[in-house]
Amino acid sequence: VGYLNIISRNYKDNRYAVPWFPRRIRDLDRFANQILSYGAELDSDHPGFTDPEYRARRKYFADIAYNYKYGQPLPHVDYTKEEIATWGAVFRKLTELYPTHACKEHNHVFPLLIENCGYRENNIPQLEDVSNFLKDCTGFTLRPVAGLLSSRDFLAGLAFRVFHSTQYIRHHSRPLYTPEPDVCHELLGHAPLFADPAFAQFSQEIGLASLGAPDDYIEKLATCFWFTVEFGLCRQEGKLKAFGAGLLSSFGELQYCLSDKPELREFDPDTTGDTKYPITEYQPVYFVANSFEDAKERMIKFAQKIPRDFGVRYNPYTQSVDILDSP
Ligand code: TIH
Ligand code: FE2
Repeated sequence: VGYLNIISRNYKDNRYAVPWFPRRIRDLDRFANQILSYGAELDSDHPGFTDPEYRARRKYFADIAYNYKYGQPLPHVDYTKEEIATWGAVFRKLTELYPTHACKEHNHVFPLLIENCGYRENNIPQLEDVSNFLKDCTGFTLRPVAGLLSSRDFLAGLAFRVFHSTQYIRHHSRPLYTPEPDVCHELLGHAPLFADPAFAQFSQEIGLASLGAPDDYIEKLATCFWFTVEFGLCRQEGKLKAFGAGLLSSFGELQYCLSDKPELREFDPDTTGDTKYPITEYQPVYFVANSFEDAKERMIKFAQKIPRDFGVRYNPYTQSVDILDSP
């Protein structure tokens, strides 16, 4: 059976089938209606569950993302006074910690975002402005997302240097830690790092490795993503610093992660990829990377072990994935 004869959404029924994956950047439009849970549906323990105003806002944000198509400008949002106040509280507290707690790449880019993208205590930046800035730096762009994507779909976006981003903001009653991604997490945590060339490459490698990979490897790659892009630490000039977006967007966890409480291990995809983690509390374990370059090399080596009958290469001219015969 030719390796790409059967590319199927129903790959689980056929052991020769390769799971469907996007080949062109426009194919990412197909994920919009495949979300695991709609961003407007809040659990009963969500701090906004009994707040009708907040729920209406969440529905508004989910709907504009649901209808987004590749190539359109990102939806411009007028945030309310209360939303801007929440952002302001998060922004003020975090910017106090960045000089001592964030990695040097984050501290390098942050002033550029203030200068070019409207990062201020009294203004929530627009995704469109941030996306255009990232495009100039590394070719990364943002896409709004209406809810939770599967790991397979989320990682596939990274192969195209596309990052799926929320646009709503956390509930004002819990500004310093939330288990959900929100616009503070995306813009303060993720965006600065996607402007760094080595970090952008590292992220894209995870994405390329995921295309057509079997489910168990998607799980390992998503776990590597979690312990690097979301919660990674690195050593710089002998000091531990945070580069994970989940740390850089949480005043509580950013202090905790550099305290003596959590356990630290060396980042290595073979072991890191099999580590279990909680998603609604501070991480008990963090992984430390030597550098983004080193993390990238390790990811590329790991990707070679993924059972897949073909190679992939991103073609930036056409923004598509070329399929290569296996050597
Ligand atoms: N815990 C982060 C914060 O409070 O900003 C948000 C997330 C990190 C990882 C996934 S969601
Ligand atoms: Fe995130």
